Amino acid sequence: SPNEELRTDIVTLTSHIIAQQQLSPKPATGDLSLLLSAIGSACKWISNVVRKAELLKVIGATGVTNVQAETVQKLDILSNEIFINLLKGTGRAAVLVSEENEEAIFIDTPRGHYCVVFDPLDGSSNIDCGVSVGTIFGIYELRDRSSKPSVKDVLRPGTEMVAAGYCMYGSSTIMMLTSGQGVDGFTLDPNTGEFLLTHKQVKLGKKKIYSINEGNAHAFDDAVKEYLHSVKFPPAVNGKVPAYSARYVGSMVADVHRTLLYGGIFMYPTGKLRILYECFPMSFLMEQAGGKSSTGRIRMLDVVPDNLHARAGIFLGTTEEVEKVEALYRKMD
Ligand code: AHM
Ligand code: MG
Repeated sequence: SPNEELRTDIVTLTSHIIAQQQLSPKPATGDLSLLLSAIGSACKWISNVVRKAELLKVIGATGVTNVQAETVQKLDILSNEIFINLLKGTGRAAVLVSEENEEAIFIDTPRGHYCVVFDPLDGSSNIDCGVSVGTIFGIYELRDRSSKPSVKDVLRPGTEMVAAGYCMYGSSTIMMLTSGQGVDGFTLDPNTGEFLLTHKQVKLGKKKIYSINEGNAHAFDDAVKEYLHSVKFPPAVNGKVPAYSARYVGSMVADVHRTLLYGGIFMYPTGKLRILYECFPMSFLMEQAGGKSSTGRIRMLDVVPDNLHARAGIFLGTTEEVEKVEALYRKMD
């Protein structure tokens, strides 16, 4: 019957979050669910502005030709405001750390027991040519509810994050999320405006792909140079050379998303990426999908950032590939 094509067993982001909180060993207060669903809403708004960006430059928000393209607010600033406002609105966040703000934002609210760290629009330098961009976020619980929140509540190892994820504004808008019970993915349905569960319990793919900005090779450690050589010139097996494929978008969310789904390794060894809101959330997801993430020397999630915007070199992907890099670092040290 025609009705068979219309499925009704839909799982939305909100229903999934609530179900997961009920499974969690800690008694659920609903606070984390509220935060995650506010993040879902923020990402829908950002998706909407990202998709309109090119048109807005020409026709303006009012539909009238906009001759002064400069009057269109920069997308990363706009995304930041959307994120901050929706998180504030939950009354559950006490500390916010954004890539766009030098200082942490403290919110004085009686039920604010969480800290959210985020990059509202990562890869925004790519936006003018239509390449995928994304939002990255991580959540900590305050260490101690009775004392005043401080930056110490976020200058903690990534192992203490309670949830993390990203939303990619690509050919479709996709949110990948973990709260320590695996990784699930949701695709924004433009017709209903809902994020629907489309990637249940994602496990890392097995393709042989390496992803790095090789233009920086002059600054790579010998361990990285040797690893790159090994993936490009592997010994022939039965007369066939099992060379890897190279893929690099230059947008962390897109490069990590591909690594999650297809496999391989993503590397940014020279310490451009920020620990708190870029490296940690992606590392949490990678581990939850069965992979690894490392600085080359130690597990990324064990790092303790010494300031809000501290950076680190990062290698993430399948256990096999990340361990090859770590072995080369051990050999070098
Ligand atoms: P941004 O936060 O200024 O957007 O920079 C972060 C981006 C990442 O998305 C990406 O992995 C990296 O910078 C790419 O850097 P490069 O252009 O040097 O390869
Ligand atoms: Mg960024």
